[in-house]
Amino acid sequence: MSVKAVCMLVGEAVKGRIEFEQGEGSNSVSVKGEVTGLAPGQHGFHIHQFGDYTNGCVSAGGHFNPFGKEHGAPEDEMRHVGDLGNIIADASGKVDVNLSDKLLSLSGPQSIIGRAVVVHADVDDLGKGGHATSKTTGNAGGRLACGVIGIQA
Ligand SMILES: [Cu+2]
Ligand SMILES: [Zn+2]
Repeated sequence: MSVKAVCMLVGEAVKGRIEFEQGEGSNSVSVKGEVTGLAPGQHGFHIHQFGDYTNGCVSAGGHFNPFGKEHGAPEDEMRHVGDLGNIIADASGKVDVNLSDKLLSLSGPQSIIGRAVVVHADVDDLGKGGHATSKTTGNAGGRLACGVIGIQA
């Protein structure tokens, strides 16, 4: 049995639906879906620590980082588990998300279920921008939309 999860992204202008799937015994998770309402270009895309929306997307906390690492790119050794890099919106502001990640998990103590997906206003510099926040958030700016990752029927 594979494990499936889904996240509905909700923001003022930005909306989306992201689906996660992990095959039985697989150590990678597929991340597929659609985001709309973005400015064209790159936007930081992360799993944040808390599935909490009590004060809007800010309540989601920082990047999911169970191993106490610095922020990085998805392909880096030094990265947060939640670091999925950037999604790239086309001229109409739409993104077709289709990626796979080897650190995400949908079961066990490092599961992302119950945590949040956040889409940012700005590009994630992947820890390399030299800003004060590059090593924690990628300097990706405001939170345009977020949603809680839940178990999918
Ligand atoms: Cu983020
Ligand atoms: Zn990060």
